[in-house]
Amino acid sequence: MFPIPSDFPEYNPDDPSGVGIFTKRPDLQGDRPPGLIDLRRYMFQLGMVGPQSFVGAPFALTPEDLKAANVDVAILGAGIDFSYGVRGAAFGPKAVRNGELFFPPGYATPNQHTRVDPVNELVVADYGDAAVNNMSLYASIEPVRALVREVAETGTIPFIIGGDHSLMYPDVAALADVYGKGKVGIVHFDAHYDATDSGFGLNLTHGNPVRRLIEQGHASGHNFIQVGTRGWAPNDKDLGWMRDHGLRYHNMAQVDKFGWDYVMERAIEEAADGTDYLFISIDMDTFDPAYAPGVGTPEPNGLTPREMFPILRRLAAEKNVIGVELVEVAPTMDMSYQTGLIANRVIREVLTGIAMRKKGITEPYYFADEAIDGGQGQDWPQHR
Ligand SMILES: [Mn+2]
Repeated sequence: MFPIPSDFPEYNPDDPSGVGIFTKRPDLQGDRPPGLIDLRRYMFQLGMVGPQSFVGAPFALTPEDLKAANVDVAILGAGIDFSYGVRGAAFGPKAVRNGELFFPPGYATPNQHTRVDPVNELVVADYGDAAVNNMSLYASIEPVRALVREVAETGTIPFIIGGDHSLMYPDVAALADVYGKGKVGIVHFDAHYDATDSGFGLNLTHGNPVRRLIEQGHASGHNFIQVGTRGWAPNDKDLGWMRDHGLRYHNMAQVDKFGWDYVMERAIEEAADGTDYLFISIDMDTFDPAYAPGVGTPEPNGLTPREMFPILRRLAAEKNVIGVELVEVAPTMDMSYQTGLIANRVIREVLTGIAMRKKGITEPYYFADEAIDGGQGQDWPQHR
């Protein structure tokens, strides 16, 4: 994998001071029958009552749990934030778990655009967090990759909550391990192109997972679709590399020129062009900082929730999504809980799309009639 620079003392994975970080409890399954572990005491648990979990889901700790409960989506945290920008994304999973304020588990909460209730339609589990070594990104990559692979191998969709965007490397590599190298297409939402060659001499940071994945053949340039990029990069050299490798990018210049609907349709069309499996990578800095200030590298002139929610829901409903990541939530930058709230809603929109697909609702840009008919069945113009 990635070597530890030779000028530094070699990383010793067997060092007794660190070995417990990556060692699974020997009694993890024990005599316990496999299945979901629900930590709620009461039937109706408000958001301020703990313990917290992603979208209030019960926990699963082993692949046996996922298989026994036929889990559709396993949400897991990966707290890595070594890359440049403002740190704090390591605490993203904790903040996103705490973001479930309004919807007690088991309480019917249909998505109001589609009338599909994702949390109750799907079997969703909180799969806990990946082990990370907070001294080294390189030492943390393989454990994340192994945990994502462990989920995907059961047929459950892994939904990774970061952590910074260096996670795209182990997340996509793990899915390539399961579905084949170059077989998984990626729709990558981001303010930044994340395809520079190196960052301050390091070949893996949150600024270059795209480059490493394509160079190493885990993903193909042709099936790398970027949406929402803007600002002051890439430079000519890196843009040239992206064009040479066939990446398709829909930056904010394109949104300005052609409008969001055009970009959304193009991105969705391209997402299934030449691939049967889709991974959605969502950097929270895709959103304008007015909506999501709690990120490590905010960039003005971004997308709005009104633009992002439908494309996320549509990708998950209309395409075969086999993995998702939501990264770069940095709670220390999130002065008003806006980012945690939107992160929660991003998860819910994607889950809604996955639930729609499970129910057979895959028509383009679906809305429930009762959601758009104004309450009295008026003949409103179709929004499709
Ligand atoms: Mn990114």
